[in-house]
Amino acid sequence: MNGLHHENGYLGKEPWWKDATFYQVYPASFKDSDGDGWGDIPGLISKIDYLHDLGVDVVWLSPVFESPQADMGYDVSDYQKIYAPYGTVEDVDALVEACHVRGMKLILDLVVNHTSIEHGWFKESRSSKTNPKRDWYIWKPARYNSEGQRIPPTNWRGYFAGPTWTWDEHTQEYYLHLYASEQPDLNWESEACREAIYDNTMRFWLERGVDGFRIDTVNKYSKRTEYVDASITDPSSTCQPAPEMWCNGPRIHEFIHEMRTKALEPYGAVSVGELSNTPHPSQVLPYVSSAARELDMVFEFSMIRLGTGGMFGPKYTYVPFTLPQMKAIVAKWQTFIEGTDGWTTVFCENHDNGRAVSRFGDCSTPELWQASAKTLALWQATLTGTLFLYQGQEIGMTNMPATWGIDKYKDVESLNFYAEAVASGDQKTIADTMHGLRILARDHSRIPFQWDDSPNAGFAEKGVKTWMQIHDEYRDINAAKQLVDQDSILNFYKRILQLRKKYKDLFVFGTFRLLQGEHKAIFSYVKESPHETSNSYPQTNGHSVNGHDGRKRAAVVVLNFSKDKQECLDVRDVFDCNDNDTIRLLVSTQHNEDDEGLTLGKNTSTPALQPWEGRVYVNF
Ligand code: TEU
Repeated sequence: MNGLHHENGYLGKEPWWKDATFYQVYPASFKDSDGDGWGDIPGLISKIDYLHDLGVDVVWLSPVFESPQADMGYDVSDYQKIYAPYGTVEDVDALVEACHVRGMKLILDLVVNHTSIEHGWFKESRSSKTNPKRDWYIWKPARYNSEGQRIPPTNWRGYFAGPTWTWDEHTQEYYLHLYASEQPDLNWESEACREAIYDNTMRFWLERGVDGFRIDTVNKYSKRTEYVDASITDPSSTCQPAPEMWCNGPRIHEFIHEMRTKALEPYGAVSVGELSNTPHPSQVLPYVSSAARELDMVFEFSMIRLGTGGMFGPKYTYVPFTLPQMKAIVAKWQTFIEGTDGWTTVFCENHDNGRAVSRFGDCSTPELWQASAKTLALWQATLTGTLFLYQGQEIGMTNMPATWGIDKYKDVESLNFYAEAVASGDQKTIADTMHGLRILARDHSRIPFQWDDSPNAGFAEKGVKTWMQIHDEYRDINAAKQLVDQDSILNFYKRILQLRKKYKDLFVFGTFRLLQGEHKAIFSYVKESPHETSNSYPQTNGHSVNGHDGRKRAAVVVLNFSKDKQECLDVRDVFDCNDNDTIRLLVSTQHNEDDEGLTLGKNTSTPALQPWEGRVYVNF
């Protein structure tokens, strides 16, 4: 068991999902079991033991519902059917069972800001202005400019480039879509629509035993109702970024509270919502305050957006960043819950971003790749909040090769931004966009999982044409190779996920204090238990718990985010040790388990950090 079965909670009252390790599966690219080059649910079931052995508690499955796949299933045409290449509703039942028998849980991706244009609700809504479901979507009349040409109701730019409005010839009105024109926004102002969402999507799957949801674009259900132009921040375009018009709108907290009380709480469902364009802790807290009864957790995106040129037009114009900038963001989102009843999440990858080791680590040599992937792992595993991993992160999967051209990119967002650059006719814009895509594109995390060194990397049978190309390096980077290598990234993940659980008061629940904020190469911080020292840690490995006169248990985490050897700060000094206090090395990215437990005795200086080495020292 992986620690889910402590209903009383670690502190006697903490909910199970706080110290659970979540793992996101992108189903099209996880495991193909039927030879169509597209992953499926039976394929995922065949790998559940792999996830269980890794230390995963909860599988988050990205959308598998019926969909024309305009946006890889984030355009649902029937919430109660499964897209045939993924399998059937019964396969989901079998997946729930496969998780539950292992003490694991399953959450699905809930996409209810919008549907597909192929959804029956939208077909009805667009059938006539008087259809009872007309107001389940957001329809507005055209405007006309001074030349008498028809223009959209507002000047808003959507996420995937272009306007947020599409003209409907049949009923002579525009409908709103924040994403692709195939993804019309539902109108949460309609109570009948909200009730249909709760019943048709959430209750349906919770009744079948699913344990909760990752909730897509959760802060966009309430739009400002004036529907006016956004101010012009990009004079070169007719469309302007306008998140203030449709994000965190006036009724958002009412809607989310209602959704929770009517559809989630009755089932004890866990919820983690995606909270974009919300960079201030004071805005985030109301969503995650337990007293407010809205969401259990959210994903805040400041860290994962590092390097992007903004959310809209210049997103793929890469902007380099420094380690101090990154540390400040992490510190902000680690500490914002301290002294509150809110909670936070920890993640550095998902299906909407480039691979962490390519963006934040160093892939210039195999040694640096391995060292940096482990240090990123140690960083994530020692942060406070609920930890989310993304498929392939645990084996250090990297971005698609830089030699691959735009023809290998499949994502609607990548292709639209690239087309927009081409339409500009400016060679520099095209080159800059391609450069940005090579680092940041959503495609990088979506290529097939590298299971082994057989043709198609064990993702699909030999000879099958896979929906995205297999990475050129699959023979070097794959799960099978790492399973049998004691020093692999995968085995390091297994080890530290266990340590994270064992010392959860430090790593999951601890307070966070950044050290050396301005240091350009070292990321160091103190994690401190919220409790006074007690003898509650088991005495293991011959290391006794040493009382330290009522001092709180603490860990000092030192991570070298560079390819150069770095002097380490004096760890004994950080702990404010007495002469006879023992400081112990709990883990280093460069040691096997057997080497752990080295102590830093009195008058011992802390050894320098090797390139991309990470270590954790503890005072017990
Ligand atoms: O993404 C929501 C979103 O707004 C962004 O965070 C996302 O990263 C996107 O790249 C915007 O540029 C969610 C899903 O995670 C994403 O895959 C979907 O495309 C989107 O919703 C629409 O459903």
